[in-house]
Amino acid sequence: MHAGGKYCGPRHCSFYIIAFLICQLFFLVIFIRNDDASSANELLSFMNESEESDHLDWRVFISHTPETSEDFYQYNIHLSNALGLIRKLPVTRHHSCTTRNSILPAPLEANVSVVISFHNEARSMLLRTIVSLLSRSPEDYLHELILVDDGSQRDVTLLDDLKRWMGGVFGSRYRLGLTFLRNQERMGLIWSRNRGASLASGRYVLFLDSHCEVNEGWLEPLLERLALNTNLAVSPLLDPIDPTTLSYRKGNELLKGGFDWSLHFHWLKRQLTNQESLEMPYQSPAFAGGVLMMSREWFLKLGSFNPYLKIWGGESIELAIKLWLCGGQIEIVPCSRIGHIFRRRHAFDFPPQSDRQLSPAQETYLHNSKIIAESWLDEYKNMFYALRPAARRIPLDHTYDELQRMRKERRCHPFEWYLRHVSPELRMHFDELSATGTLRNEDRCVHARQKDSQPILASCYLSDITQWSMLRQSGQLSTHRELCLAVGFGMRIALEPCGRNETVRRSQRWVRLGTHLLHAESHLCLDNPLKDRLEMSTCRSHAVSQSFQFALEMEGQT
Ligand code: LR7
Ligand code: MN
Repeated sequence: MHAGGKYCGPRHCSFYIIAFLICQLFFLVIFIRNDDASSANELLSFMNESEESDHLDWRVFISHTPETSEDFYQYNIHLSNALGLIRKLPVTRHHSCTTRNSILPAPLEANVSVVISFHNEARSMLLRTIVSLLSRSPEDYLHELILVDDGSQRDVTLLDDLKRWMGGVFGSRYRLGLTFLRNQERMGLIWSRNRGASLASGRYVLFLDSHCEVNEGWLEPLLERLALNTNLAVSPLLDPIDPTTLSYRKGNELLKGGFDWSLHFHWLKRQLTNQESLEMPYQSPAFAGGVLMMSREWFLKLGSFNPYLKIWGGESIELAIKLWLCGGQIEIVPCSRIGHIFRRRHAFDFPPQSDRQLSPAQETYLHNSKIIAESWLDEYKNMFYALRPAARRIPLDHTYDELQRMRKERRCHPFEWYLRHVSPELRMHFDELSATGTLRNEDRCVHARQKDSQPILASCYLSDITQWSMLRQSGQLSTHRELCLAVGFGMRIALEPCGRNETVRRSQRWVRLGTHLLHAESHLCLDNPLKDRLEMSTCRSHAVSQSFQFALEMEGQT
C-alpha cells in the first residue's frame, strides 16, 4: 500500500478536521431548524401564514361549508367557524400532571394510529379536531391519521378539500401517515371505525369523535399506562364543550363509565380510597364513552368492534365487556384530557327500520343492545329482556358461533364474573330487586304516563311502557325515573318520588301475596275493577282483576 493519499500529514489533517467540523455545524443547524418546525408554534404559524404557498388556505377551506340550518350540526356553527383553527384551552387537569414527566417507551414501540369517522361534520369543527391533535401530540408518537368520511351528504367535497389542505401543509415536512377514506354509502360509525382500524399500522389505535379538542399533554399519560400492561385499554377524562357557547369546561374525575340492565351507558360515581388522589388512573367498568386507546393487535384479536352492530351505539359497551371478560382491563386517566361536544340530540337520521312502534334510532339501539345481551350476558340476558321487551321482536340475521368460539378460545369468563369483579353497581342493582319489568294484569300492563301521577293499565306493547322494579328490602315499586307507587289520600293510587325515610317508605311499601300486590299500610290490594282504571280494594284471593305478574322474577336467581 502506498503512503501519501490514504494517510494525512499535519496540514492535510487540520483541513479535514475543519471540514468535518463545518459539516457538523451545518447538520446541527438543519437539525435544530427541523426540530423547531415540529413544535406546535411553528406548525401553527406555518398554517396561518400559508397564503403565499400554492395549497388551499384553511380559511378558504372553511368558507366552503354548505349553508345549513342552525340545528343541522346541533352546535353553534357560526361560533365554530369564527374560532379558527385552534384556540387556547384552559388547563383542566390537576397541576401535578403538568409537573411530572411521563416515562415513555421508544416511539417505535408506542406510536399511535388515530381513527376518526365522521358523518355530516362541519369543516371548522373537524379541522379543529385534527389541528389540536397535530399540534398537541409529540410528533414521534403520532404515527398516522385515518379519516373516514362516512357518506356525508351535504358536503361531498369535504374529504378532497381536506386532502388538498393537509397535503399542502404536511406533504413534505412530516412523517405523519395520512389516509383518507370515503364510504360512498353511509355504513355507520362502528363499521367505519373498524375499517379504519383494519388499515392502521401503529402500535396503538385511538378512536376519536370528529368534534373534539385534545388538550395539552393528552397523549403521554395514556401511553405511559399502556406501556405497563399490554392488555390494558384506556380512556382520557372527557372535558365537556358546550354546544351553544363552545366553552370548554372541566370534566368530573369522580365518575367512571358503566351501564344499566337496559344496556344504556351511565356515569357512575366513584369513591377515592385513602391512598388514592384525584389525578391517579382508575379502573372503570366501561370506557368514557367512545374515546379509547389500546393495542391495535389486542383490538383485532378481540374481533374489533362487533361488526354486526349497526350505525351508532353500544360498540364501546360491547368492547368493554369483552375486554374485561377475556383478560383485559380498562382505566380512565385523568391527567389526559380531551374535550368533546356533548350534543343534546342526534345530528343525523337513522335509516328506517321495520318496527312501527319504535323510532329508527330506538330500534337501531335496541338491535345493538340485543346483540350484546345475546353475546355476553349469559342467563342475565333475561334481565335485559324484562326491561326491554320490544327487543324480543327484533330479528337478528346472524348466529353467534364465531363469537362463542372466541369466548372459548380465549377462555373468557362468564358474565357473572363481570358482576362480581368489575361492576358491583350492576350486581347490586340486580340483588336489590325481587322482580322487575312490565307489570301485567291479563293482557294489559301498569303504565305511569309522563304527564300525570295516576297510573293506568295500557297496552303492554307501547314503546315506552313502564318498567317497574320491586325493591327487595323496602318493598317499594319504582319506575326508572325513581317514582314510586303509593297510596295517598282517599285510598287514591299515585306516583310519588321514592322516599328514603321510614315514614314515606311505609306508605310506599308493597307485599306480594302470590300474584297479589298488597299495600302494607292499608292492607288493601291493587285492583283493576274497570277498563284501564286502577284502584285499591279488599283482597280477594281468586280475583283475576287483582293478579299482577312481573316480566321477571328474581327470587332464587342470585
Ligand atoms: O353514521 C354515523 N357515522 C359516523 O361516522 C354516525 C356518526 N358518525 C360519527 C360522528 O360524526 C361522530 O364523530 O361518529 C361519531 C360519534 O357520533 P356522535 O358524536 O353523533 O354521537 P355521541 O357523541 O353521542 O357518541 C357517543 O356514542 C357513540 C355510540 O356509538 C360512540 O361510542 C361515540 O364515540 C360516543 N362519543 C363519546 O362518548 C364522546 C367522547 C368523545 C370521543 C371520541
Ligand atoms: Mn360525539
